[in-house]
Amino acid sequence: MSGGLYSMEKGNFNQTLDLKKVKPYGDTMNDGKTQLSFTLPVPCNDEAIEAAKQLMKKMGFDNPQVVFYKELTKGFTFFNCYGSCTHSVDFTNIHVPKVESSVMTMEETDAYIRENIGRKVVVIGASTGTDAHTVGIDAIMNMKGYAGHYGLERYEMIDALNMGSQVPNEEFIAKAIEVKADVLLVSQTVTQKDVHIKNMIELVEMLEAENLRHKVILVCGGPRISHELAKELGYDAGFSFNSYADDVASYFVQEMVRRKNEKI
Ligand code: B12
Repeated sequence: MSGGLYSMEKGNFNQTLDLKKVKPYGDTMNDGKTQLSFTLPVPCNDEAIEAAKQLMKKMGFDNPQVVFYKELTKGFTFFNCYGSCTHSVDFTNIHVPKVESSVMTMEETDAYIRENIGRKVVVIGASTGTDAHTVGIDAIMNMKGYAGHYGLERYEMIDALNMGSQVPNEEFIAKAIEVKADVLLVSQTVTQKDVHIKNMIELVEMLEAENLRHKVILVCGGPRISHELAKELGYDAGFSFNSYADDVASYFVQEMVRRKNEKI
């Protein structure tokens, strides 16, 4: 993305985009218009509305407006608000760590495995610890797939085992040993009080204790997981929303081949 400055003044509207000073867009460039919603633990009255506006000012919004408010329950008020954001960010200076692999289709991945690995790749996945959310890991693994992307169970050259949810780390590791898994996929959705961090670290420590960590490709995913966080916690890669079987399969097969070539 280039950091250009495009000046296109038209009538009274400001259409100047400066990627070094990006702010929200509502009606016209740089108007900063933002919608936000929040709940205050106060009774639903005029003072509550004023409190919401004052808070928005403190958050850096000019011209704060409450456009909707409602008592949620006694002593709690929910707000929908608009305001103009006074802050901006330098978009040209943003660098997000990402999984480095070229995304292949299911057919291309199968062909890549045949050609470069020469046997089926064994993958196990689960929502681990106390996490009961199955939809994310199913999206990646299920035969039927998700949003038009077939899951790993559909791949001819992948043996995929989805263990479901609330799988204790011990059970997950025992299964990985039993099936000689090449790749371990961990899904974590609940992040309240950082429970996912604790659970994810525990898995890494247990794998290390079993002398297994370096033998497998360890991948995690979930709506609040980033590649950066995954690396920090000792995982090889992390995926978040809008990721599909194609993305993760492309990553781990290419990584397997990279590691194989490294050994040669
Ligand atoms: C359905 C749901 C439930 C269902 C789950 C049923 C089931 N069988 O899965 C039930 C009712 C059981 C449930 C329970 C709870 N839930 Co719930 N739930 C949801 C909900 C509505 C949808 C989640 C979902 O299915 N998303 C769709 C999937 C496809 O998206 P995804 O998981 O992000 O997966 C994608 C990516 O993240 C990625 N991905 C995910 N995993 C993996 C793994 C790998 C390896 C890879 C590569 C990629 C990957 O790929 C997927 C496809 O792109 C969300 C709110 C929401 N709208 O998101 C809340 C939500 C996740 N739940 C939440 C909470 C708090 C809970 C409970 C704690 C509530 C309670 N107090 O009891 C319990 C926890 C139970 C437990 N022990 O885990 C919160 C989590 C907040 C947080 N930050 O922690 C949310 C965000 C709701 C909210 N706004 O408060 N929940």
